[in-house]
Parts: sequence; structure tokens; C-alpha cells
Amino acid sequence: MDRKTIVYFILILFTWSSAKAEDGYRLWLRFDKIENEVLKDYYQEQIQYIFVDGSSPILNTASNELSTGLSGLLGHPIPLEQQPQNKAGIIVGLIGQSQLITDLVPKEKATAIQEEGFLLFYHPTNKQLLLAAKDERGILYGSFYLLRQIQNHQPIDDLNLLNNPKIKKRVLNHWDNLDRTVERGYAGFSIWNWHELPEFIDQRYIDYARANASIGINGTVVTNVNANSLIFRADYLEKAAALADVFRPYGIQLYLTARFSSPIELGGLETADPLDPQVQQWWKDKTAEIYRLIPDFGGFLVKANSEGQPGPQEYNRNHADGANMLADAVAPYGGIVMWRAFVYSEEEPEDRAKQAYNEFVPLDGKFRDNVLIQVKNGPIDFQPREPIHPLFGAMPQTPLMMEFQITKEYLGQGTHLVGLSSIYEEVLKTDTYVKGEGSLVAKVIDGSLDGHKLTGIAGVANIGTARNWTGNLFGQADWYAFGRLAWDPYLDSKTIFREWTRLTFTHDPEALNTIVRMLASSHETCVRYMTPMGLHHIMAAGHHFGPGPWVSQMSRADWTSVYYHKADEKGIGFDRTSTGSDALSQYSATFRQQYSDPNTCPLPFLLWFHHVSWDYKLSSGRTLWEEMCYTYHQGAMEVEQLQESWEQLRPFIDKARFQQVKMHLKIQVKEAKWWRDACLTYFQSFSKMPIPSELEQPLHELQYYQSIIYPYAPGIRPRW
Ligand code: GCW
Repeated sequence: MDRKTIVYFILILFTWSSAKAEDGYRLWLRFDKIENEVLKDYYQEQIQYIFVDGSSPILNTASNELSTGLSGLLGHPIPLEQQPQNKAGIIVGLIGQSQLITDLVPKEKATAIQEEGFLLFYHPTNKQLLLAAKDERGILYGSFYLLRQIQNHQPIDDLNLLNNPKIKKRVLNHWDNLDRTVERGYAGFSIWNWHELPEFIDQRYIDYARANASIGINGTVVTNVNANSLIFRADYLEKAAALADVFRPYGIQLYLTARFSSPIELGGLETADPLDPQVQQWWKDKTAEIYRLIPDFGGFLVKANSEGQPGPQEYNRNHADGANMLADAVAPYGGIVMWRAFVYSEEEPEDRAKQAYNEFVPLDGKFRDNVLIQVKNGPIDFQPREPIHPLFGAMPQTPLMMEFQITKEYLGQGTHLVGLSSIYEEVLKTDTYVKGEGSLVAKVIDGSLDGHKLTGIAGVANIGTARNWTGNLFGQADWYAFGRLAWDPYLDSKTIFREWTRLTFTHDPEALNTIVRMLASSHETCVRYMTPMGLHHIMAAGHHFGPGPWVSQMSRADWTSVYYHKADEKGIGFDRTSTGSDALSQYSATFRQQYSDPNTCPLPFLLWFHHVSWDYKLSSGRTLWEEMCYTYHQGAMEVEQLQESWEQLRPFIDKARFQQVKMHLKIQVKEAKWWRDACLTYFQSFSKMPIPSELEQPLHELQYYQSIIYPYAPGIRPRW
């Protein structure tokens, strides 16, 4: 039996076995044979072989991905040749290294390729597809792009595509603890088996790297921002280095979270004062130790002086002093520091939404140029909807990076279907107006608004040991969307949802449209049944699972719910205008103007910025109370519609994944009604108004909802 036949049988076996186990493990990387014969022949005519001019770990990854992917999609082996052939195929190489590619690619096209970008075009005379880049990552991302084009049944004969990433550092943040619990994680345990590393390399690590490379992610922070200095102990650094070795061929740099007090806990020093020469030396030595093990180490992510984490302020130093010390340590190696702006003061703040701005704006321009300030999309904490963080546009001399949450701490955790790309897009396309119209958040993040070269975006991962990686299968769409928006923050969600659905489920037009509609509507639905009209932070305490608008007894007022909704007999909402906390003053004049008048403030943000009376007449003709009732009910009803939509898809989806989603939607329907009835019953105790009779009335009294306790809800912060 010749080599080609053997490869073919192995492929068939692989395809059959993986098709058999439709448990979601393959994510969107499902290179099953294209059933449509005409389409398959179309691709076969144009790709009969692959020639990669050059070799390196990343180039070899690209070769293998192209060969395996194309062979799977076209249903027969597509050979990797040692030389270009005079038949239709794809020629891959680096400008300036491959003479063939350098000669074939027109100069003006070559100059347009940026770092990690690629050129994919059909050479008219040479009749070959060319994939060219200036660096290996570009080849890797171009390879996955071509595969995605074919998986999406898109044409490739007229390909003439220059595709450069708009953001440089595209990273996942894992809030994974060394004991393998995942803070705010709902997909099982951490996939990093620290106990068996470095010797045992789980196949998952490789599949993880592959999945991230396929969506352009080039960095990952494998430890929790509530950091543990143990990671810097020599044996743990060896473990981290083993992970870095796995990630490297996929173009992914490993980062670690740095606990600011490590010099004390691990180094035995008396202090962690960033201005203390001994402390500075300790970080320099530790960094040198890390780079000896991990030459391409990305750098540190730091949560300091926030929620009890140690930081420079304990030594009367500021965030810049702290960040710059670490920045100086990694700078000689090309490393960066991602310093989080998720900071709110220990005192009782009049409005937590103002804290980060007050702490960081005065430091604008004081950070080293290898420091990125990592800012959450909103000023409180990844709520179903928040206005944009006022820091976006307020620190023009400092590169700010976005922090989105992919894990759904506040959006239904491990079971709800909520297409997060919608909220990512909403945030990225919001205008800060700081430099006039068009000063979009995306332009702050991609560096174009203020001319920054160093740019970044982070997503708090929703990945765990669950067989389908994300627990709720549609969580895969959120991971996928994050990667696609990290590459291009101007993409629209519908395009991303359509792409993901074709790769993951089906090309059937009707089924495709149904799934895209489900994804595209689901974020608004979640806001409706959890926190409509600008309500926020009204979840249960601790685990944040389920409703808790009555939460009022916590160690801090701004950890309660009543602090945020401020419901009383008159009305509800947080006055953040000049008559209240004046948080609105932290935004640009044009932005302020849009939100400062309750009559013109967009309804989704009304109760974020205003305290409004229950009988306040809205433009809908309803009172505030009526609008709240109808909106909560609409949200719950829309989840039932998601359920009905999914039921119609039974003929198009394999049984195992169909059942997974069906069962999770059952939970989502139940919990949406729980949120609806618990919140309306509670707020009714203030409004004293009836829930409109045509709406389903709550089944229980308020104290029933208040009595519900879930001591073992997943993802809670470990008590260490
Ligand atoms: O999102 C909230 C979470 C904490 C998290 C913190 C943060 C990692 O409730 O679990 O801690 O904010 O972003 O640091």
C-alpha cells in the first residue's frame, strides 16, 4: 500500500472517529469533507498541492494545518510538495526569505503587509494561489484564513486579500488558580494540570494552542489576576516553560500574572516597595530567570491595589511606580506589562464607577512605553450592559487595552446562550467623542486615535476541562468572536456569528439564519430578563448566580445591590448626573449631553445615570414601572423563543450537540423567569404598583425568592 493510500486511510479513520464523537471538542476546526460535489471539485481544481518555501516550527505548523485541513475538506490527500509544481496549487513563503515568493509578489503588495499580516492572492499568470507574509505568524494566520474561507464555502479563485491585524497583543486571560479551580469559570476545572507538568503534556494544550492560533490569538496569561507568587518558584517556572514550548509553534506567547508582594512571599524581602533597589533587583533577577526558561515570554499581567491584592500604594507609591518597575525588568527582553485599571478604593466611595478614572487619569503619560493599561469595557464590572469606561479617550498619552469577559460571570454563567459578540461590538463602536465624532472605542484600542504603536485586547477566558471546552456549547461562539474582533475590532457580529455557525454547525441557509438570529438577539434578551433599562449589579452575592436585587448586607456598600439600584418609594436608579455622583462629568461633553437628560437618555442606560420615579412617562407611553414589567416579561418570553427556534433545528444538528443545547436552554428558560419574577416582586415592594394583569404573575411571594440559597454555585472565588 503506497504512502498516499495509508495517509488517506488514516484521514478517513480520523474523520470517522471524530465525526462519531460529536461532543463539541473539535470547536470550529472541523475539516469534514465538503458534501457538495460541484463545490468540492471547484476547490480541487485550484488546490492540487501545497508548497511551503521554508521551514520552522511555525511554518511547519502552517504546513500541517493546510495539508490536514485541505485533505479533510476535499476528501483526499493534498500533498506537501518539496518544489512548486506546474499545476494549480498554493505556494507559501516569507517575503525576503523565499526568493520565489519575493519574485512573485508585486512590490506594492509586499510593502502593504504589516507584522503578523498576510497576503493571499491568486497569481494571474502563474495560476497559483500565493500566501505571503513578512513573518511566520502571518503565514500561520493566512493558512487558517484560507481554510476558513473554504469551510465557509467562499470563492478562492478571485482572492486578492491583504489582511493585517489591527491590534498587536491579542490575549486570553485565564482566571485559573494553581489548584485548578477557575475563578468565575463554568466549564469545569483549569486545563493546566500544574501537578503533572512539565513531564505530562496533555493533548488539550496542543488543541488549545491550535484553536487560538486559528482565530489569531497570539498570547495567553495562564494564571489568575488574583495572583499566587508560587508561580515564580523554580519548579513552577519549569511547568510554565513546558506550556510555552507547546504554544510556541502556534505563535502564542505565554504571560504570567505577577503578585506584587512576590519579593516578600518568595524572595524573603521585608518590602515590595517598587522604589526599593533590592525589590527592583529581585524582579530583574526573577525576570532573567523566566527568560532563561521562556525566551519569548510575553511579560506580566498585574492586578494591584484592587480587591485586596497587594500593590505599590501600600508604600505610598502609585500605579506608574509599580508598573514601571516591572516594565524596566522585562524591557531588555522585549516584554510588556499589562497593568489593570480595575481599581476601586478601600474607602466607602460615593460612586465606584468614578474610582478608576480618578486614580489613573492623573498618571497619563507616566507609564513606560512597554506598559499597557488594561481597562474593562465598563466602569463597574462586566455587567450585561454598561456604558463605556470613561477612561477610554481620557488617557491619550497612554496605550489602553480592552478587557472583555468571555466567561459569563454576569450573563448566565455556564448555561445561558448569550452571543457576547453583540456587546463587544456595541462597546467597540461606541463614540467617546473625545476628538470629535468618530472617536470610537475601537480607535482608542487599535491605537489609531492617539497614535500608539503598542496596542492590546484581552478576553477573560471561558475555557475549562469540559469536553466541549466552554460548558455551554454556544460559549464557543464567544471565544471565537473574541479572537475575530481582536484581529479586527470593526467586524460586525452578524458576520462573525454567520462564519462561526457555518464552521461549527451547518451551511443550510434556513438553519444558518435561525442560529444567527438566535445568537444576534440573545444578548439583548439577557439584558431584558436580568438588568433592563440600565439596572446593574443586582445579582446574588458571592457566586453571582441568579438574582439578588435585595442584597444589602456586605462588607462593602458597593458590593451590595441596593447601592446600585437605589430603589425607594418614589423611584429607582443611580443619579450619576451633576445632581448625583456626577460620574457623567468624566465623559466628553458630547457624550455627557447625550445621557444627562432623562428625557433624551437612551433607555438602556436610563437607570444607570438617573433616579427616575415609578410613574415617570416614557416615550413608549408606559410608565417606568410598566416598562420594567413588560421588558422583564419580554426577556423571559424571548428565551422561550430561543428554545422553539432550536427545536426546529433538530434535523440539521447532530444528536449529541442538539441535546446539549436543548438541555441548557431548558435551564435558561427556568432562570430567566426566576430573574423576572424575583426582580419584579422585589421592586414592586417599592413601587407598590401591580404587575399588569395581562402578564404572567409571579408564582411566589418575595420572601420565597429571597430564601433561595446556592452554596455550591460554580466559579466562586476560592477562599484561600
Ligand atoms: O469580575 C470581578 C469578579 C472577580 C474578579 C474581579 C477582577 C479576578 O467578581 O472574581 O477577580 O472582578 O476583575 O479582578
